Amino acid sequence: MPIMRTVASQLAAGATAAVAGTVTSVNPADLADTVAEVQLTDAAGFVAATRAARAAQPGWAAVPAPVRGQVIASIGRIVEANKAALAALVTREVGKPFAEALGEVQEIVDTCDFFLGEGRRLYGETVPSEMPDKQLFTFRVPVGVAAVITAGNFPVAVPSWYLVPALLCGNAVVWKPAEYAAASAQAMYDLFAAAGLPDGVLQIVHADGPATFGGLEQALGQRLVDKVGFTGSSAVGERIGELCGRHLQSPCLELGGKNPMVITPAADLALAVEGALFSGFGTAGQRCTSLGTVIVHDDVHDAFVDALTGAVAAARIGDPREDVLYGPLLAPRFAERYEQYLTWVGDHHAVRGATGRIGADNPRDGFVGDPGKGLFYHPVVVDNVRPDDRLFLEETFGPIIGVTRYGDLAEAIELANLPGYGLSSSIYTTDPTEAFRFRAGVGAGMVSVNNSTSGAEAHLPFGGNGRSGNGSRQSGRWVLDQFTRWQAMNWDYSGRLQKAQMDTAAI
Ligand code: UN1
Repeated sequence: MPIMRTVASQLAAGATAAVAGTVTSVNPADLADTVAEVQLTDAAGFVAATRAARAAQPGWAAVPAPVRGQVIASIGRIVEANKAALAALVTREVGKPFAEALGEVQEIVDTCDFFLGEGRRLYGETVPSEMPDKQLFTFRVPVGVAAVITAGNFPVAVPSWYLVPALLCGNAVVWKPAEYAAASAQAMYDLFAAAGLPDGVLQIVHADGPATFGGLEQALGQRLVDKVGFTGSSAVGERIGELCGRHLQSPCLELGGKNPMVITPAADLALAVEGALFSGFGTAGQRCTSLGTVIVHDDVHDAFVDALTGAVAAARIGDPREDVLYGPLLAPRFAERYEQYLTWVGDHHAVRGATGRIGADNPRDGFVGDPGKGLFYHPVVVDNVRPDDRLFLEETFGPIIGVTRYGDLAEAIELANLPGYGLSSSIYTTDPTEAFRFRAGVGAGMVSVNNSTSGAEAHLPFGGNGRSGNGSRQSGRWVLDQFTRWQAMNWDYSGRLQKAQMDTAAI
């Protein structure tokens, strides 16, 4: 059942958009199944959306924050009522197992629940002045218009991490979702729109990379956009950061990861194997928080690797509508890149695959089932990966993990930080000293103890450092700093001109 949409229909009255081709999203588990054909806009269409958003924003900001919170609550209820349908579409369009897709939709509901309350809390402060008869205050004010550009591996939950707080804070939002997940994004947009947001306050724009960059550049230049939120690759994040920097803007960047998991001699090995299996292969390794390298102590290396390869061999991979560890890769473009990667791995490594070796000459040996039907790949574990290896240093975005040995904890921490990313991390140990030492030494924004590198909860700060981002944080109350700016106010009721620093009351 293809879904046809035009961009122009999403724009507020008066805005215009040219159609710049169409994009087709396919079911990655069944390439013959076309999920959506979506018309793309050009750079001018992107700019028109930001202009319409700017026109709508002051009216929305004038709505009291608790009332905006009620609209957010309605979004949550509407999404919850459509949970199974939206999750089924996510499964069909990006191949995420249905149970995970349900969890993803639940994350939108959780985010709405959290920000409903925040509408009654957007606190400022009363601050003492250094002078008598004078009072100082702080207020949170909306930034204005947010341009949000998101990936398709979490086609609805991660966008909601931007959309919900940005709207709650009184901003208008122009959202550019991943083209290969356009139907899921459109369905989510329709649910949000049904909650009664004023016209123009939330806009969805389907555009390809060049149109998005071109449109963003123009919109930033014309001061139509006040905040850019981007989730995607580190390479694109760098370009967005550069573009924003030229306009003195600091974007919210959530980028890639090469997330380490340290297994110490004090670990519960069975638990660690379960954690590595889910972290490395859940969502086919296509989460930004997916496990990249297991850094395992010499003393437990052999036992861990044997148990892990056994668990990998027993895992079910296949139709994401069923109870599987993971389904296909997200979309053909990701499969192409991953195949190139597998070819390289086949050339350079002895591979301990669950169900076969990756051949140097034929990367399609990596396939599960019929390569013409769906983008399914075997899980791969590569042992004894050296720290100067591509596999150790680069994000793979596929179902492959490396294993590297260490001797003492300081070395493990150094290895964990070596790739220069800093999103998520994990340590398996029953020794609290090791856990705290790891927490203090690792450069990641998120640390799990005896748990997966992935699976962040919706009300803790989410984000990374280094190549994983610019230190911005999403989720929970921390994200309010992305979508509001502090305004300071002083009020002098002394009846005379008091001069700061020069007129401080004598003690
Ligand atoms: C992402 O892959 O972009 O921590 C975000 C997790 C998810 C979010 C991942 N809740 O696995």
